[in-house]
Amino acid sequence: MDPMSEHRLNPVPEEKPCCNLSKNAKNCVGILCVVVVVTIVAVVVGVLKWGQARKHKEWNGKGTTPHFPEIVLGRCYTYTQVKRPELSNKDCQEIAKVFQKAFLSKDPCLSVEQDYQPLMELTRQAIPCSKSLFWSKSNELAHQYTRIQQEMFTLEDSLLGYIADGLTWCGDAGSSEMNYQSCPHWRKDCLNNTVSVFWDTVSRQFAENACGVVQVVLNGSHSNTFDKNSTFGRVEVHNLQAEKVPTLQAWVMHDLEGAHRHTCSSSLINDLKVILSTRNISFTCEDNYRPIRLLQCVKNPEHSFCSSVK
Ligand code: 2NF
Repeated sequence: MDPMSEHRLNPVPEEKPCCNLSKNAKNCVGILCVVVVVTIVAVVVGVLKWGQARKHKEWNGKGTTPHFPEIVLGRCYTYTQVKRPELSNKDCQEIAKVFQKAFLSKDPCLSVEQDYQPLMELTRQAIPCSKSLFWSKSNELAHQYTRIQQEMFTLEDSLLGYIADGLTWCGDAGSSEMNYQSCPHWRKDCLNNTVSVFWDTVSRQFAENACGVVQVVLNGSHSNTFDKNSTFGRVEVHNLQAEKVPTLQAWVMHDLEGAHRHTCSSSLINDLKVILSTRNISFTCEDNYRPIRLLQCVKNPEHSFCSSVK
């Protein structure tokens, strides 16, 4: 018998539905399947996200500045290519990489000066003698001054200070990523945190490298015009080198609208003078140094102190 006739004799039965579910019931099964799949996906994503958020320790300070790597790289190029092209041979890619290596995969409360040594080597920069300007409690005013007097340098006007100013960063011993959620607060968590150790390290080096007559802008309207626990009082003053730095000149500035808490003749300023004399560095002090007072007056020209600025 030819196979075709056999086929005709025993026709293949038409495919039957596997079970006798109504159309509505089948729709229900379909919807249930979708719900189950969506729930599983949601749970997996949730667990992964929770794991990510949990993998870093929680601290009391702000987390790493968003886009930290991009900001570091961008600031490095801005400084070396635009602001100070004499430093255009610096390798910004390497600087950004070495900066991150200083703190990634490490406990952010066990930071040490050596962590930042490779970064300091890469960003080495000579500041001309008699052009270093220190500040304490006078961040804004000191930088308004160096913006005009461009040959003067605060730490934040140097390459490494410029790159890091105002940023926060930290990693975690248990992860190779940055902690964007929180970082240790220097008062509430630990002193040896990534950011404080960085500023202590670069401030020490900035003071050690200073030469010639150096200046400091102090805030006479602040209760702690000279603060022994500030970076200036704790680190910088003690690391000026008497062989290179004959004199520190202090300018004690009063806010136009603020109190006159301390002047050059206050005992706090005398404390500074005493520390310097034991280190064989001479000290001079001037209240309301005129070039900086003039800057204050640009902002507030109608103030009575400003009509009499000589
Ligand atoms: O963020 C900076 N640019 C910075 C931070 C610390 C130190 C710069 N510095 C360098 C500058 F070059 C100045 O010469 O030290 C000098 C100013 O520091 P200062 O402590 O003498 O002055 P303050 O007005 O008391 O403090 C400046 C800023 O630093 C913070 C403080 O909250 C303020 O925002 N700061 C002070 N000590 C610490 C610390 N141990 C600190 N932040 C973290 N850890």
